[in-house]
Amino acid sequence: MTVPFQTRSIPFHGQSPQPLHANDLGGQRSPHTMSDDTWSAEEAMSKLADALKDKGMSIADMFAAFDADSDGSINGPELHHGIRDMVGDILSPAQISVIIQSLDVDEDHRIGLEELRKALSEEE
Ligand SMILES: [Ca+2]
Ligand SMILES: [Ca+2]
Repeated sequence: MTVPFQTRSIPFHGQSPQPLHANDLGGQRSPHTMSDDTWSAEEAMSKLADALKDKGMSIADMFAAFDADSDGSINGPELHHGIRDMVGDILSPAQISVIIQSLDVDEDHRIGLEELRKALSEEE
């Protein structure tokens, strides 16, 4: 059966001025644009949560990846390297210590698995 009115010449409604990829990156722009002025621990954690989803890793996977010496906790240097590897951001020691302070429930100045889990789960 033939359709008299062929609709194939309908213009695209979704003519988006920018490619979808540009929109996808809206949340995490360029990796190196973080300045101390606009930086927040929450932002860093939400980037980590995004990276976790992107890579399909569990929080335990990420914890193990961060915990270079496998002592069951993430200290400052481990967090610094982990964030650099996961999201590409180079954070200053001051920024690292802000993150640790904001996650560190038991105040041992390190991030335990439960502390990381809690911090990242609250992103949802
Ligand atoms: Ca460690
Ligand atoms: Ca702790």
